[in-house]
Amino acid sequence: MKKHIVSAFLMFSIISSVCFAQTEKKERIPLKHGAHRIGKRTDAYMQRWREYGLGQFIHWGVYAIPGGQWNGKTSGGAAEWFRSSGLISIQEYDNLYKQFNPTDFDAKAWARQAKDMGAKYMIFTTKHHDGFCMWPSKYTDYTIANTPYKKDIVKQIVDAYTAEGIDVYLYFSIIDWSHPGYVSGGNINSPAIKKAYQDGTAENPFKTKAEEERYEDFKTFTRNQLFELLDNYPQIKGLWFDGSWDVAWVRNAAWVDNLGNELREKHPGLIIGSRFRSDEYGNRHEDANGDLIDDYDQRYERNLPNSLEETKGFDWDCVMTVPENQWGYHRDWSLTYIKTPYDLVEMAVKANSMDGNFVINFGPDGKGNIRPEETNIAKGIGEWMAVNGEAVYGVHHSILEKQDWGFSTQKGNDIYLSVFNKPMNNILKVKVPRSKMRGQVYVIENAVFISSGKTAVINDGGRDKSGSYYYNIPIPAEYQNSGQGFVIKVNIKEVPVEEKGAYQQAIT
Ligand code: FHN
Repeated sequence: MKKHIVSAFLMFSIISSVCFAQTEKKERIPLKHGAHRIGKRTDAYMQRWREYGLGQFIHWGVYAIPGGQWNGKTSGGAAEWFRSSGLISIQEYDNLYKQFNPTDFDAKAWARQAKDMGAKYMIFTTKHHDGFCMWPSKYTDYTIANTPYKKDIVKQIVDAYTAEGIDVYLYFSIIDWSHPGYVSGGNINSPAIKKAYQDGTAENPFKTKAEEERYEDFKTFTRNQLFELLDNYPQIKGLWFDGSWDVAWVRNAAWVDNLGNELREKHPGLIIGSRFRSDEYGNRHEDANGDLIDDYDQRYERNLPNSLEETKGFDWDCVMTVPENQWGYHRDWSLTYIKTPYDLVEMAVKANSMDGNFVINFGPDGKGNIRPEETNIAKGIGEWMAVNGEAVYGVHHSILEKQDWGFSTQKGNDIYLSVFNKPMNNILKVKVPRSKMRGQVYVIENAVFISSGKTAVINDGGRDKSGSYYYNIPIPAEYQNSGQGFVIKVNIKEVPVEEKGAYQQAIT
C-alpha cells in the first residue's frame, strides 16, 4: 500500500514538474535594439494605415531605359537589378542617367489611375540599389537634376497622389552601389552568414581602416538623404526601406536604431516597417524575443501568409509583382506567368482576410508610360473595387473560419463573404462558429449580393457537434458564370439558444 502511495506521489511530482516546465515562461533576452513596443501601435496614423486594404508600389529609375535588354540580349533577372546582369558594363549603366528624359511622365495621370484602381496608399522608389535619386538630392550628383529631364520626380509624385487622397510612402534603398563608401558585408538572411555573425566569426566587411571610415561617410550620407526627404516632402506618411539585410548595416544596429528615433522625432506619426533595422544579434523583422521590430511586418514579398496564425497578430502588408519577379520595367513580359486582375483581387482579399494590406507593383517605362498591360490590370481591379471595395477597406479578419469558397472580412456586425471558388452545386455553404458566450449562438440575418443589391436567400443548414451553424445560400444565375469573384454581405447577430440534447460522438 505504502509502495503504491510513494509511486503515486512520484508520478504526481514528475507530471507536475513536466507541466511546470511546459508552462514556464521563456526567459526574455535583454535587448537594447530590439522592438521598442510590444503589441501594435494604437495611434491614428497607424489606424489609418490598417484601413488602406489596397496599395500601389512604383519601381521607377534609370533601369527603365534598358528595360531588361541590352544590345539584343535579354536578362531573365529582375529589370531593376540590370546593372548586375552582366549584359551591360557598369560604366555604361552608370551613364544611363544622361539619357533619362521621361517626357511622357504625367504624375497626375498615374495618380488618377491608382485612385481608379482603388489604391489608398502608394510607395515610390526614391532611390533603388543603383543609387540613382529621383529627387534632386544635394548630397550627390547622381540625381534627376543632372538628367535631361531635370525636374523633381518625387515632388510630382507626392503632390499628385496626395491631391488624389492617396497616402505616399517613400521607398529608400540602404544598398547604394553608387556611393564610394558603401560596402556590402553579405546578406544576413543567409543562415551561414547569420551564424558567423552571431558567433563573432564573420569576416569583417571592411577590409581596411580606410574602408571602415568611408562607411562612416556613407552613414552620414544616408542620414542626410533621409532628413532631406522628410524636409522636402513633409506630406509623406512613412519610409519604406529595402536592402537592410546587408551585414555592414546590421553591424550598425545601435546607430540605425538611433537614426530611426531621430526620424520619428522629426516627423510625428512616421510609419516605418520591419525592413529598416535589426536587433543587436542580427535578427530582422522579429527580434530575439519574437517581438516585431518597428511598426509593421514587411516580410511578405511576392507571397502571402497561409493563415492568420502565421501573421502572429502583427500588422503587415504584402508587396506583389505582376510578373513572377519584375519590379522595374522589363520589355519582355513573356518570360513568366503574368497575374490577371482576378488573381490580384483574390490575393488582395486574402490578405485583408488575415488583417494585411496588399500592394501591387507597377514598373513604368523609360519615357514615363505605364505599360498597357498594367493599365488594363489597374482598370480590371478598379472595376471590381468600385463595386466590392466595402469588403476590402477598413475591414479585419472575420469570426468565420477559412472556408473553401473564398475569404471573409468583417466590419462591425457585417461580414463580407468574398466568393472566388464557387461551389459546383451553386449553393454556398457558410459555416458560422458557435459564440464564445454560453447559451448564445451567432445567426446570420440579411444577406445581400453587393454588386446587385439583391437579397440572398438564407437556408438553415443545421448545426454540427461544435455548435457551429451552417447556412446554405443559393447562388443566383447571374453569379453562376460571371467569371468574377463576388461578395455577399451578411449581418451577424448573437442570440440565446435553447439546448436540445448533445451531439453524439462516433464510437469507433
Ligand atoms: O532587391 C529588391 C527588389 O529589386 C525590389 O525592390 C523588392 C521590393 O520589395 N525589394 C528587394 C528585394 O527584396
